[in-house]
Amino acid sequence: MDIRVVTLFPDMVAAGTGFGVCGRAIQRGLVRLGTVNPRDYTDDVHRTVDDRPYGGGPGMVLKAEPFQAAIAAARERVPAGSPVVFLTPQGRRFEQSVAKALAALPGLVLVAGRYEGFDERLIQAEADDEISLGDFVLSGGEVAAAAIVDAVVRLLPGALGDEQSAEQDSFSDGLLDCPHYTRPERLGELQVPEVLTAGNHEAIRRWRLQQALVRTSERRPDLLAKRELTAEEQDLLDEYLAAREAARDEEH
Ligand code: 9D3
Repeated sequence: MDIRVVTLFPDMVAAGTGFGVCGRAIQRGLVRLGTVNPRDYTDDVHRTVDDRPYGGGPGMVLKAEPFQAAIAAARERVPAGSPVVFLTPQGRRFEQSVAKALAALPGLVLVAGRYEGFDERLIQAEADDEISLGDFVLSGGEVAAAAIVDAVVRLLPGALGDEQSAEQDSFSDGLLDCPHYTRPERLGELQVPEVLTAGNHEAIRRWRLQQALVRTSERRPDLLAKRELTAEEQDLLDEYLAAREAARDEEH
């Protein structure tokens, strides 16, 4: 896969993608990641990339021409037909299904902004898609670009170890993760749940699935609403909720 990020701060993108699973995938050539800096596509001595907003108001707006030229250069470095995706607070929410769709493409151009944002005509003229990480304020699109590259690259075949990718495809899809523990078995007063040290692998599998279901139902009911439960999953969730009701009645 070929990814180019159009950005005024290429070092931020490189720093956010250069380590761990993502950094290794780049090193091993599973993905070619590059940046194009709009400042290199200016034609004035000050290398101006922003200007004051028409209509007045605070802040600066990114000029269309340097970004348009940088996007054109980025398009030449990815396969024809690769989408140009702008990162803006107004975009559709990024989620795992979007990462999967992007990971299936041969190429991708991401465009990160700064200041108050892009001249709207640049988005009109160049954007195939517009993505946001969520309803919070970043200082620019670079951290969002790095997050998206990371989420996409780890989905590419060979980016993860075999065990990890196989594990990922199993039960946890669409649910929050179960709790994890490692040594020591007792941390102050806190014990590792007994089921995990008793060696019954079927019991462990059911406990983990139940924990994932309970956490999801308590913390992210929106995720459960989007997902069908198997008969086993429904039983495990019901069993826990019934046990909790019983414990409550005991208290009162
Ligand atoms: C504080 C300024 N805001 C109100 C006037 C508008 C604003 C402009 C530019 C807010 C943030 C930004 C920079 N953000 C991004 O470029 C960005 C972003 C984000 O802030 N949150 C979540 N996802 C993204 S993707 C790109």
